[in-house]
Amino acid sequence: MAEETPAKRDVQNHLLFECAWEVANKVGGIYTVIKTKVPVTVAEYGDRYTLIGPLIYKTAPLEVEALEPEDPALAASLEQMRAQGVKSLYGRWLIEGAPRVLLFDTGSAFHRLDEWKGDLWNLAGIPSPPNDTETNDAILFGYLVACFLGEYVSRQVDTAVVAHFHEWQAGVAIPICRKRHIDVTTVFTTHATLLGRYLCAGNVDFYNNLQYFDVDHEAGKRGIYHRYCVERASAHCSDVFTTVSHITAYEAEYLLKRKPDGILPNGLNVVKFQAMHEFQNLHATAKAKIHEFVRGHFYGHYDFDLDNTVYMFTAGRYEYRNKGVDMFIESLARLNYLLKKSGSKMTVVAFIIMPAATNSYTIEALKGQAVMKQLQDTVAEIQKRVGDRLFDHAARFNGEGKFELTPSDLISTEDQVLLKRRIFALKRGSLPPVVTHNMADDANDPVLKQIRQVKLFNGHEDRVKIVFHPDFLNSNHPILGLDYEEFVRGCHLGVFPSYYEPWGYTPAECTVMGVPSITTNLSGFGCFMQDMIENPEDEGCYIVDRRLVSAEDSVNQLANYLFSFCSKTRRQRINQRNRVERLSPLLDWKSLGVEYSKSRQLALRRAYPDAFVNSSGESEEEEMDYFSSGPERYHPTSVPASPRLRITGLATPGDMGTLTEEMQRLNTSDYRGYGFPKSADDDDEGY
Ligand code: U2F
Ligand code: UDP
Ligand code: G6P
Repeated sequence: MAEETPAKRDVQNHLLFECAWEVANKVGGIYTVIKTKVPVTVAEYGDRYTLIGPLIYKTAPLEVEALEPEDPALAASLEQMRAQGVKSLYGRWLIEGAPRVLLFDTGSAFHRLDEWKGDLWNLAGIPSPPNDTETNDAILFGYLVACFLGEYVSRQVDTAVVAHFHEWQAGVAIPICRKRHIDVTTVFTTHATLLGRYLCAGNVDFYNNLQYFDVDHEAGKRGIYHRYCVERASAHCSDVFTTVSHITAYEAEYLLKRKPDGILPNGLNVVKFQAMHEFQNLHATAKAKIHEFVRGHFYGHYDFDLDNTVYMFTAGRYEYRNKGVDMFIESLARLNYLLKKSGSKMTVVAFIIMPAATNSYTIEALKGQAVMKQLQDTVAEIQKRVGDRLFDHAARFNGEGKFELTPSDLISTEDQVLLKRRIFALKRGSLPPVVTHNMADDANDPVLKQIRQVKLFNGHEDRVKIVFHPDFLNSNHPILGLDYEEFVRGCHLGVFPSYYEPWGYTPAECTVMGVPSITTNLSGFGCFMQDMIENPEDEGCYIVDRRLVSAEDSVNQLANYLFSFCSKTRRQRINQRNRVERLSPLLDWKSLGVEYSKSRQLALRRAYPDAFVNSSGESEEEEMDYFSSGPERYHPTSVPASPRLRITGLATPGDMGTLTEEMQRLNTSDYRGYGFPKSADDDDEGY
């Protein structure tokens, strides 16, 4: 872009605006990306960094402390927009790193919606139907951001500006900036593709047919053509186009028709404990809370040994097929068979945590917790009285004769009756329920339907029990009253056999908490770990092949992973948790943040090539040379080296700026050598 005053702006000390619909506004995964990344971005930019988001009046006052802008260009730009009726809030976002944030009230520009819709059509050929509120918001937001950037760079003419946009909801500003020749350089990051998500959720063989989809037709059929146009225009009009994983890059190339310039893997803000045993202790205390729930939930059928019980779980948005819940349930059924056949003493309790439409908790689930609580209270009272009597007896002893005590001296008849009442309350005519809530549509719920089909009904003989909790967790809930993080810590294994997963924060979160997990080579995270570690399995990071083998084989592989996990001793589980936790530096923004820096450098380079001329007046040939710090590599500090990391020319797969060129050179779409099944026989139907 950069057509007005390209070479004049200071590129070295450029400013950064990062723009997303989820800035100070929690909707989904992008909020996690932005919020956790703030500390490293603030460390790099300080006050040269400002986030831009929508002004949501319900949450903004809780998230943001208002400030007067110090930058005169910023103040004047906002004043100019205010004069036209645009409301905004500038301040500090009250999260770790306390970044500057600018929020625009899209409602205050509503009267211009039709004008802007017309403009978008004329400028970029993007249509917009009347009743899609989400698209209307995206248009209003996009125009406000573009107006702001235009105002700002017309006043602040000394410094280069990078504007980084996430997802299509923030993307509208990109084609406008380009058409209006606004002197900023843009990066667009997509965290999935709209079409990919829709197509995968249906019953299509997505990866084998990526090349062949008639994208306009498919988007039109699903009523998302206009959104798709925004996404595609954002990808094409940005100076640098990126996504979160190689697999999504492959998808974007075919569905959005532009090869991404590089990959920006998602990181986390890793908090290291002083000593290893601290997170192990957290596991033990959180597990005790899960035990408490299990005792209540399985009352009357609590005939298994909690010391020999393994807790597994899957969690996330309720995308039955995309998140691989279908594959999880089928594998649990096979695991049940394997455990029974081998005469294993282990029991598995498998949790499915996915919000669905419900009408509150079932009576049965509430009752389970209540009867167990009563029993616990009664035992505590009796225990106290037993203690008092024991003390009294002992105190009376005068040293003569023998000190004798019978059970009836300790437990009174009343106490025995009371205890019996509580124990009788544990009798139950039915099996422990599979689901904790009343489902709005029990008969057609895909999870319940499949559980019925594989007959995992929490029977006495079943070694695998299932608890479906169709809501996110919260420590205030009367059932499974733990926060999600605590719950994850208390479990032994996270299982995420996704079919469509651009990244997948859930297994990444498991890793930094030291909980082993299973993912697939169709998830961004799984591929990332496969790329980075030589033997991910040895490190407690299992990856199921859903690419090159049949669905049947994938299910068997998963079932075998689950079975061998159940065969581990406690010592081995503890050891594996330690190994998993040691992988967390790989996922820390402190190492992954550099990929974002590279994308910005590439954008600057493309917009201001003259600023990248070396001292002898020659343009720097190699784009990667500019990224002087190079990719971070994770070096294990101890010997023997464990985990063993792959040394592929570039350790972090965000080989920014080389991806596109390399692909063109090799004339291939095979991202980092990942083959995709070519034959249509390997179809994935049913899973
Ligand atoms: C992609 O994820 P998305 O952002 O498209 O998925 P969302 O549904 O928007 O994200 C789920 C988030 O919503 C939160 C939850 C997650 O952070 O904590 N949430 C909640 O807290 N409570 C609720 O009741 C409902 C939701 C992509 F598909 C993923 O693979 C990537 O990891 C992600 C980030 O790049 O982007
Ligand atoms: N999560 C949560 N509460 C729960 C279950 C899950 O907050 O009870 C969060 C979890 O911490 C993770 C997110 O949901 O951050 C799921 O993100 P992921 O990237 O796995 O998938 P997405 O939903 O973004 O596609
Ligand atoms: C942690 C605790 C140990 C406990 C163990 C249980 O490591 O520090 O005290 O024995 O967890 O492990 P498990 O895999 O059986 O839940």
